[in-house]
Amino acid sequence: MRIAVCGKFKSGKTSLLNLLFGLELPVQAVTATRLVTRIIKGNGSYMETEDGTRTKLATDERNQLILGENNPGQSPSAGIVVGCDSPLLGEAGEMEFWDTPGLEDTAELTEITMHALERCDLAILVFDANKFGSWCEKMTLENLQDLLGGNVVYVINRIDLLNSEEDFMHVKRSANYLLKEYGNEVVGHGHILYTSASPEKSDISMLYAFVSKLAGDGTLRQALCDIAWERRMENLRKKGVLLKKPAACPLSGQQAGTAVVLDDRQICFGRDPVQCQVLYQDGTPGVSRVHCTLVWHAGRREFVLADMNSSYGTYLDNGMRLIPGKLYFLKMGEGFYLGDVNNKVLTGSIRA
Ligand SMILES: Nc1nc2c(ncn2[C@@H]2O[C@H](COP(=O)(O)OP(=O)(O)OP(=O)(O)O)[C@@H](O)[C@H]2O)c(=O)[nH]1
Ligand SMILES: [Mg+2]
Repeated sequence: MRIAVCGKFKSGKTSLLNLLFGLELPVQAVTATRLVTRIIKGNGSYMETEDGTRTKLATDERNQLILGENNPGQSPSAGIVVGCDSPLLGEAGEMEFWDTPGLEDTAELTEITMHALERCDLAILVFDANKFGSWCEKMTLENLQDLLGGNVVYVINRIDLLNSEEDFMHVKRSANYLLKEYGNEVVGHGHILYTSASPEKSDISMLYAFVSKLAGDGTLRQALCDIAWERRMENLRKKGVLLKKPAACPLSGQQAGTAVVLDDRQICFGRDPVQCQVLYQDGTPGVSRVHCTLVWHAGRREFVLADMNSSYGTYLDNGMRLIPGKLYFLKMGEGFYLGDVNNKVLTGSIRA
């Protein structure tokens, strides 16, 4: 399960994650978080570069990258992975948290975050208690509700900066009023958690309790993932992409433009007519005889893509090159290409 922590610039996203997981990711009053940081079960910090390799990072290097100090022009598809041993991440591979750049800061950062949200199952949307209730936030609420089928919980942070109990009651009333429409049956409607991630006086007990519940309840996680998946399908369907059976659609080669249904079978892409179901003419630039394989993993509801040691490599949409033989999980609608961007393949599903 992928959980994105998102919200406006400087609402306290990274501070909350630091408190939750005992991390020391950089929080600075001025510089913006520029990259998505994935907190996963494990240890060490890594940079995930576009060629698919993970490079171990020293803490200083990691922090500079997160704040975009080292390389401001870095690609948005690059990301940081931070390993952590917290029980709040369940067993290895079960849950991960994505710390995202602030929404509505710059168009570039908002796009990085929205792209991340499309691939997540649940969002934790963080507000600043002192600026809460601006109606421009309404747009973010609507977008997230639509994108994740209501799999959103709300954190109202910086409650330590409210001056009085009266102010707190006022924020609570506004929040209940504004958020009651959002959410869904499983996560609750207007599920609001009040926090302070102040270095002096922190209180994240409500957030901690929510995340603990999630970590300990596989049935709840599955129900949320099902909702996110259904919604992802629906959104893709609205875009005219798909329905029903998982399929791959090569945009070049001999089956260009046709959807090849996967069912339970693994399909192979390449120039060898004996071994490959999706064929490319001999001499197609970038395509090997047996290039890559794709199979539908019904349990995970994801495609599994593997490069078969091809000469020119297999790439994800974001330009990341696959490590030969390693399995990569693609959500419905995520694509890849063989050796050259001209050999793009879309994934999706079609009516049986
Ligand atoms: N008083 C108070 N300060 C907070 C709280 N949460 C965060 N801060 C401070 O606000 C500043 C920004 O916090 P961050 O955690 O970096 O905020 P962010 O949402 O991750 O920021 P971006 O990722 O850059 O959008 C830091 O100086 C934090 O110490 C809070 O609840 N109360
Ligand atoms: Mg941050």
